[in-house]
Amino acid sequence: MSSKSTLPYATRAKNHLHPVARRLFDVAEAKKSNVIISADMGTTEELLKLADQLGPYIAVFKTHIDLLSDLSDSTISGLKDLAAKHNFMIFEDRKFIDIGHTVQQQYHDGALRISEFAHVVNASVLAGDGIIEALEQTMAAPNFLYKDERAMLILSEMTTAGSLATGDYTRFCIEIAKKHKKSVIGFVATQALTHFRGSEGGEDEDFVIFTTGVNATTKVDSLGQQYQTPSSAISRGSDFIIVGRGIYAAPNPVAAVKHYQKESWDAYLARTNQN
Ligand code: S5P
Repeated sequence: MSSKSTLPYATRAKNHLHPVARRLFDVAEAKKSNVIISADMGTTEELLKLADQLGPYIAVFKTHIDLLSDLSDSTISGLKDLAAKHNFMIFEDRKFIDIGHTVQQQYHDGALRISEFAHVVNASVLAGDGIIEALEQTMAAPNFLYKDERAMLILSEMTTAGSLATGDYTRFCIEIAKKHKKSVIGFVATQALTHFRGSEGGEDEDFVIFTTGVNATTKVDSLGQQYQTPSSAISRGSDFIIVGRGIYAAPNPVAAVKHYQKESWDAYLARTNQN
């Protein structure tokens, strides 16, 4: 995997082969934000309120749609309206992990209606690359309404203590991503994965890195979560930082999101020699 992480988002937007990645970089550049809020809310009202409050400062709104006790039409339409109003993209953190036939049903037409609202989803390849082929097939089907507007990330590392998603497993994720560039635009990972031998790719290869486990003030939680700071994540090759409790549980979430936006944008400018 060639490292494009020293290039400005604008350049990567221009050159990327995938329309969803191009849009991600365009949104980041337009809003000067590489922040993703992890909106782990329990009700539609809380979710939409957070999206409206933080929308101006984020590039992507990450959902766990199955946390909502009251998912309905108004959740989906409300989210889509706010995404348009504030120009952010939506990432459903469903972590698909099953046989291909099952994940196709979970992704499209299921109770959670993920394909309708999520520009980006993620999948784990514990069961091999059949899952990626299955989701890719659905995204490319002739009657799929959102063709060229949907993509996925492979969950190639995890932030929890004792994670087994390391070493050969992560390397395997890279191999699979390389074979599925029509649908896979990158990884959920704690860092750029360029240190893996054999990961160097061609000129056109530019995987996007989304990084969770980011918190400016806390190192761990009580359940195994481990954090790095926004500037550490970006300097290690993350393209978009994902922050949950660091923002939504702060006394003033708007002040908090602005703080994360500035720290991670400054780190991006430094990494790309634009400061
Ligand atoms: O390895 C991971 C992958 C993910 S997607 N570690 C994570 O924490 N996540 C998700 O990021 C997790 O499901 C949660 O929604 C968010 C982290 O939330 P925070 O409150 O700890 O920032």
